[in-house]
Amino acid sequence: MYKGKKITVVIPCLNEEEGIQKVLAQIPEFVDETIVVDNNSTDKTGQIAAQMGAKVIPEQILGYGRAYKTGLTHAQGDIIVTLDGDHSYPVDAISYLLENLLRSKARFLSASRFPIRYRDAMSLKHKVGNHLLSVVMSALYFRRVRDSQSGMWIFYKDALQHMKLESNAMAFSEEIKIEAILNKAVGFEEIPISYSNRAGEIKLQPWKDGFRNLGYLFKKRFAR
Ligand SMILES: Nc1nc2c(ncn2[C@@H]2O[C@H](COP(=O)(O)OP(=O)(O)OP(=O)(O)O)[C@@H](O)[C@H]2O)c(=O)[nH]1
Ligand SMILES: [Mg+2]
Repeated sequence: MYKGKKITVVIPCLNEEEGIQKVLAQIPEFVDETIVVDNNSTDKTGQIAAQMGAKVIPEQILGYGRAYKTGLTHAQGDIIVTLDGDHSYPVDAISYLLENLLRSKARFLSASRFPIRYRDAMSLKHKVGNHLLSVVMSALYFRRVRDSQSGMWIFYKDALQHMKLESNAMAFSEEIKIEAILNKAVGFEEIPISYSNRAGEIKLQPWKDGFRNLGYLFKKRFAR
């Protein structure tokens, strides 16, 4: 519990045995429930997460969005915090994000990796791709978004009732932000965090996922 609110952390994982240990070891005491969605990992992600006290939800169908959609249906907290299983997002920023959510008018906050604090935390290719996608999203939705691809968010669970979340893929990250922006009952704000190099192998396919996510922004904007 944090200031009377029940807190759930949701982490999608595909073969993150190295990162998930580091993430779970740092989860603060006040977190009531940690859900690891194991996306058919072939390594020890599931066993390690269960041993370390997480609730492991298996999801056979691959996909970052699919993992989140499954994980979110199991979350029981009043407030939900998300992050990757690769130890690239700052676990120790959870209380800072909570304090900001409790004081904010918005019911959905996205943690922005920009401005990048540690230069080697992200390759130039990823920086350029991330900026491009964020510029396009900002232009399409008339709203400045610094980090359209961030995977660390904090929101009240009841915000989910107002959002239509469909993507099974990496575009889920854009979709949840757009849904928060479009819904007056939710509201969206960004807050800077520090980001670091991931542990273990990257699952993102930069070119393929980058172009898909770019296409998704247009599809979502104009296919209404
Ligand atoms: N790509 C992908 N990631 C998944 C899937 N299921 C769960 N994940 C998890 O989603 C998170 C995001 O994937 P990453 O490879 O870290 O992608 P990224 O954060 O954009 O790239 P990095 O900045 O290099 O970490 C990780 O915790 C993955 O383990 C899946 O089917 N595909
Ligand atoms: Mg990552």
